[in-house]
Amino acid sequence: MAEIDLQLRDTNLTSWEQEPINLSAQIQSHGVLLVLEEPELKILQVSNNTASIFGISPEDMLDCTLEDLLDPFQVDRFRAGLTEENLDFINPTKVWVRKDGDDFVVFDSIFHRNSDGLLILELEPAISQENIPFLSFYHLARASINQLQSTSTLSDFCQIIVKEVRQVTGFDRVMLYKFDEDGHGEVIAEEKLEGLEPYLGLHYPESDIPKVARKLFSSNWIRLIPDAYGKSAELFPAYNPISERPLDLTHSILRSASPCHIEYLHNMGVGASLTISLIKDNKLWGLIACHHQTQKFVSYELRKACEFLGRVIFSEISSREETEDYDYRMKLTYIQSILIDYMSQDENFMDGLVKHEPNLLDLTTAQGAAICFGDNCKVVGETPTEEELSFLIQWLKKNITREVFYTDSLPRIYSDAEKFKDVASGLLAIAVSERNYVLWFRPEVIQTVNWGGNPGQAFETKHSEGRVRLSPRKSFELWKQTVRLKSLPWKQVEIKAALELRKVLINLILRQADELAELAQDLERSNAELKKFAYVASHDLQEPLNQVANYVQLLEMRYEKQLDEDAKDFITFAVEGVSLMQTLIDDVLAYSKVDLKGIEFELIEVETALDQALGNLRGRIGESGAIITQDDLPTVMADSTQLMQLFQNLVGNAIKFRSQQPPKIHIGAKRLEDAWLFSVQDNGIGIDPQFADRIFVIFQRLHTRDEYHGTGMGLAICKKIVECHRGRIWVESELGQGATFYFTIPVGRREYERRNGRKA
Ligand code: BLA
Repeated sequence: MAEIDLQLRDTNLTSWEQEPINLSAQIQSHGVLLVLEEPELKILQVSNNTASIFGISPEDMLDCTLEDLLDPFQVDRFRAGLTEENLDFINPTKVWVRKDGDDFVVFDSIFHRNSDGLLILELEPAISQENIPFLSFYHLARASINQLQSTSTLSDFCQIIVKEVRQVTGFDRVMLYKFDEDGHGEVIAEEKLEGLEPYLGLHYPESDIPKVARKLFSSNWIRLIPDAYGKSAELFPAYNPISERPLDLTHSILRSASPCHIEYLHNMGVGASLTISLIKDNKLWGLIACHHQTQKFVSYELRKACEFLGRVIFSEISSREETEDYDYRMKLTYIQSILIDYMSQDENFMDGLVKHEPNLLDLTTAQGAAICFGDNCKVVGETPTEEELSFLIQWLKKNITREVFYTDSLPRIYSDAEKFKDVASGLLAIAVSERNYVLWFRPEVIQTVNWGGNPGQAFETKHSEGRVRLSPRKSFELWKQTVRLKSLPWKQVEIKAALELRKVLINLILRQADELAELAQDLERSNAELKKFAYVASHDLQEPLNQVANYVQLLEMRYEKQLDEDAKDFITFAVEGVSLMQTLIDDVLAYSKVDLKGIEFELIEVETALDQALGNLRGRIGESGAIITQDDLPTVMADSTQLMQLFQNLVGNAIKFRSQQPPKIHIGAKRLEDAWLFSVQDNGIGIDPQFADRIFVIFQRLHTRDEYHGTGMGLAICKKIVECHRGRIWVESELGQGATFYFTIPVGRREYERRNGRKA
């Protein structure tokens, strides 16, 4: 078994694919084509085989009218029919053309108007003079449909179609050919003459039926090539005298097949072919392909009957396919409703998608799934590693513009995926917003595909007379291919389920954004109130306070002699109260001043901020005999005044809450992935871990004012400063064991990219 790359998109083929085969200006010579000018029905163009078919040279036919060729009563019938919009009512009509003397030839006549509005009449020799009675055809269709209803699977269904078509037409081989998503196709049902080699289960490359041919099939549902070895007839004159260009033969029944396809038929040993399109939702779903080893003509009526049979039966197939999907779709809808419940119950909706049964995996029958919202990723089942996921998402961001993306062979379009093919050869992804994705994964499933001939050599290119000519392969012998790096494909229902989830997530995010906006508004309001209060406090409250202090002190000075010791103590308490009140006011003011709007981010040396803080604390450091050591300190993006304040408060606390020994304080700095981690470690009295969170709350004190001075604002201010820098602050400590305060300052995005290299 061999492995090949099925990239057939060679430039030659692509340019060839655009060649307009509908303008070939050749027809199959078993019939005659006439282009008529209305209303006189004058002959403007004719195929050049008229002499052999009814004994008149093409030259002689030009400028004649139809009346010169047919009996007037036949022409009158046509004239009446041609006034109708829909020409199907007169198609086909039997006509008698005089050949020699009293010798008549009978034809089926078929009219249509082409894209230039030119009336085209095609005459095919009639095999019988009778029309097929409609009722017998009706019985045929009904019998097949009755049979269909008792079958259960799609392949049984298709088998009946090919059997019926073969019975009605008598072709040596009748196949049902179904297109895959990628354009190649497979024979999924076959009825054939015994002794012929089976094609059932064989795959054929996309290039066997080029896009132009497929496009023609969507407008012309049935094509007959009764003699693959027959000669073609040219149109005379080649250019239409009215439109002055080659005739558009898109809807012609006689148009010659392209030479490449004729060669294909020869190579396959086919003498005649009939092809019927099967269209679903305006897309070519598949074909009924009939082969005969020798010439074979099928009347227009019987062809139409087959087309009808194909349509009726195929509509049954489509609805059957849909019912098969239906149960699965119902199941997925049920899972989706459970997921929505989980999402609303769990505190974090992402947990709701991964933590329970059923979960994200069940929504698309995947083996792994990941929800990546910003930097936060939750996974379930078998997935690539966190790092691989983050690179994959970068790639998706760059390459995927649609809301949903799916592939059953990720490694072929994203080569890094080869490393994790065992978990993610298949990927289904929805983009909830620019930064948010949900991904599902399927592992590699190694398959063997049987091809009708080596698909890597589906055609040969020949250069002759400066032109490139394509010719199909000569051998259609079974060619086995091992397909790797592929998962089971994603079904449309699964993709739809993913898209439904996307809608739900978008609504959820919008709602959260609303709530956040409301919270932000509340916060802003309370910040503004706090600021107003702080302003009032600092100005309006200071004044009466000063007044109290001044008058009490005045009292002490003036009446010193009259006052006893108690009265003096009372005055001292009053003055102390006033000064505590003033400190409180100053602290509240300082707290209110720390806010994001007031921050001036700049690249600063942490060392400088620390030095200033230690300078401010000089007195207390000297008094306490504190020994302060430090690591090398980096530069960060921060507000220098606030950083200084932060160190001052933390070092100040370390001195204040010292134990019996002289304080030893160490300032540390450590680089994390995307932030700097700073620490201030002391050997003081420590903090009971149960209070570790409470100490950062405004006005919370663990000690009485008698034990330690202060307002209880210092750490609340620290927390606010750190949070305004998008960092975190916390303490690790044991009572009596000293304490270490940690805080982080994120590194700037540019700094981050510089150190880590830009991720592609
Ligand atoms: C057309 N190729 C076709 C058709 C079929 C196939 C069914 C339509 C037939 C018709 O119009 O009557 C292919 N036939 C198959 C396959 C099976 C079968 C796959 O029975 C499987 C059992 N074909 C090539 C190459 C070229 C090519 C290399 O293999 C050139 C690039 C061209 N095929 C080609 C063209 C047509 C065609 C141009 C349209 C013919 C026409 O309408 O003029």
